[in-house]
Amino acid sequence: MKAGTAGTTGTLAIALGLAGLTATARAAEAALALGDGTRQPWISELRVDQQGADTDEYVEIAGTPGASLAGIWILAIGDGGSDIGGVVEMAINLSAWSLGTNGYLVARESSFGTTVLGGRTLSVAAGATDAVIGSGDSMNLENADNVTYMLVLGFTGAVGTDLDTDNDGTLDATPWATLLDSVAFMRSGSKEPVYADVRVGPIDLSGTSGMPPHAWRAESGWQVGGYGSWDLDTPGAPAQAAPAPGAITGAALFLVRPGRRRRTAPRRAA
Ligand SMILES: [Ca+2]
Ligand SMILES: [Ca+2]
Ligand SMILES: [Ca+2]
Ligand SMILES: [Ca+2]
Repeated sequence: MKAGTAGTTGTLAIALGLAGLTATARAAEAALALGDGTRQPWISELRVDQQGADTDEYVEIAGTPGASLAGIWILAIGDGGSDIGGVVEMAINLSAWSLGTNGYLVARESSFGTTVLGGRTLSVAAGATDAVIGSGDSMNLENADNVTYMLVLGFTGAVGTDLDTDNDGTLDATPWATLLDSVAFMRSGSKEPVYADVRVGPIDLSGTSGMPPHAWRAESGWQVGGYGSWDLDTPGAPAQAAPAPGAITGAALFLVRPGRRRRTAPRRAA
């Protein structure tokens, strides 16, 4: 939620157009499997902001249907107090959960599904694991400045731990066994360092100050959805195809040109 902004009711989808992987990167990705032989899971969709109170935030994880998430954590790394970066803001242990029969899990707050936008509320798709994390607004996916989201195996740190003591954008401690996936959400003018090669935003939407409110990983790369609309949210289900320009009333489709800091990164089907 952003105070003093009118918000937008239009739905925007922005193709970030990630470049393809190198042969070496593809081989490395294919080789990285969990102990039970299943393919490593990945972050497939995030809702970090919305029009009004942020009651409906969620993180969607995708992977092999039914795969155990034992030892796997979702982390949010950002600022803390006067420290501008590298602080573990959120750490969710998914060990008790498995991916659903359709290969998805949605980690969400108990308040998820309560906000009506465009005449509908969000719900977790049938076949997906519905993981209620905490109560109320406790997931608190920050949208006030840059945040890096990570999916890791074997996390031994804690909320509040500073992993980048000199704030130079390079982690000085990595208290996990394996980094499975990462993506950074970028806000306009934010000076907080991020720790992922895949970066979504900043993107110029009314009411968000550049922070992507919603994004998902598509075949063509990460795409960004609207601030005041659930039209492109698919919690617990595969992403919709990106709409053609003008396909949704009041919508626009933008191609975000590669920024100089953007690098190639793993890409997977959502
Ligand atoms: Ca938020
Ligand atoms: Ca720090
Ligand atoms: Ca550092
Ligand atoms: Ca989805």
